[in-house]
Amino acid sequence: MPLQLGLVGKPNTGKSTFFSAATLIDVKRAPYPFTTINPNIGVGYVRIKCICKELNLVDNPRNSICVDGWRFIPIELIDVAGLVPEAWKGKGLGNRFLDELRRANALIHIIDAAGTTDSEGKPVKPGTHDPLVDIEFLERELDMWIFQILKKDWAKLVKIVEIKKNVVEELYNRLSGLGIDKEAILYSLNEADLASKRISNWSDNDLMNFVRNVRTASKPLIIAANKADIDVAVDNIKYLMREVREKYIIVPTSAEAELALRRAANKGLIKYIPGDSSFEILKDLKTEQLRALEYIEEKVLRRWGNTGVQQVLNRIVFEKLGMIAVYPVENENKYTDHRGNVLPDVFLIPKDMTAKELAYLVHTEIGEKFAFAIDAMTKKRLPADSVLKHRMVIKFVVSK
Ligand SMILES: Nc1nc2c(ncn2[C@@H]2O[C@H](COP(=O)(O)OP(=O)(O)OP(=O)(O)O)[C@@H](O)[C@H]2O)c(=O)[nH]1
Ligand SMILES: [Mg+2]
Repeated sequence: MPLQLGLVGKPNTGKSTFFSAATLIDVKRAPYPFTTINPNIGVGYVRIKCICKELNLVDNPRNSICVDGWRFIPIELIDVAGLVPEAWKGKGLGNRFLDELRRANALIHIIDAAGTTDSEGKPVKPGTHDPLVDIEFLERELDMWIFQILKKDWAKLVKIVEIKKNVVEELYNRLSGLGIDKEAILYSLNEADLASKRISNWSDNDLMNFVRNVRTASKPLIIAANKADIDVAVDNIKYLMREVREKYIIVPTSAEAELALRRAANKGLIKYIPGDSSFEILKDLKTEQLRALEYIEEKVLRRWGNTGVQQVLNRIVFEKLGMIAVYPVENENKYTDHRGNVLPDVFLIPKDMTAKELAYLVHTEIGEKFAFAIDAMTKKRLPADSVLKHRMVIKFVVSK
């Protein structure tokens, strides 16, 4: 299953605009709350420098895309309805859409850094709403969502644990549906100092402490400080960086600018590769198109260096989730698969994955018959337990 990233935040912050910009799927976007009700799911990409340039090869990507030596690797994005304070109690659209985030490996919290919307997403004068409040509220909502799931039949859970003495197993039974694994549960019990405390003695505080740990371990989060093109966002973002830099990765974004650039590039009006710091005009444009591009140039690219959309996706996948990208091939001399496609596939894998584990991921049979792997660049043999590196090209040799 591809990596899935959830776009979350209060209503009207630009989640659907971000989604559209990253996937080029047209979805409903509007300047009022609850525009999105049912989730949108689509394919976005992380961008890496493709190894084809260094190897001086013309590649034939199959599971990904290569543009001017930049490899775009697919990931899944899910854009859900906005969350309002007390959504976990059923406020706004309630917590139905929280359930839609079960499969998400990580979350992108889209905030309105220009403070143009109140806590419930209603438009207000730019700069009048404090975006710091939104950062805190969202995490509380997520925590309350998990807390509530556990609290629902807590007495029963306690009883079973007392009999079976299997706290991890019972917590896992209730949390696995949210994409939370045993490792995260074990880790969180330790972090919250609850590993040896009888569950019947846990206070609500203990439970909340456990929940917070489990949530941050299973749904790591990054902040997209959106609407960064609006002037008041500049001071706001400085302030946010000062207040919470230690705790979060904050990336200034203008989803609206990215969407405009990608659409213009798609129509052949400009040359723009997602994530670039500039674009080039290719055709005669209308005055209003030129004006829109000038705005983007001045308020986004010159101000922030880029629109931030690609940077958010990259940073969450490579920094927060600690993934790396590797290229499996069947011919280590030509860098091809058996059909002769050059560097056909790139896999996103956790950075501690071993050669044999990746072999299994490529094909169960290759994993089972794994003899050794070859690093195609150095032609060195890699034993089963060798840990792979970012942008490695790897060939698996199987025993007969
Ligand atoms: N200036 C500016 N406006 C933006 C940006 N991103 C989104 N917007 C505007 O913000 C409004 C809300 O955008 P949506 O993408 O519909 O927001 P949402 O978070 O999906 O909203 P809900 O589905 O209601 O939760 C729209 O009017 C967008 O044009 C941005 O980067 N800059
Ligand atoms: Mg929306």
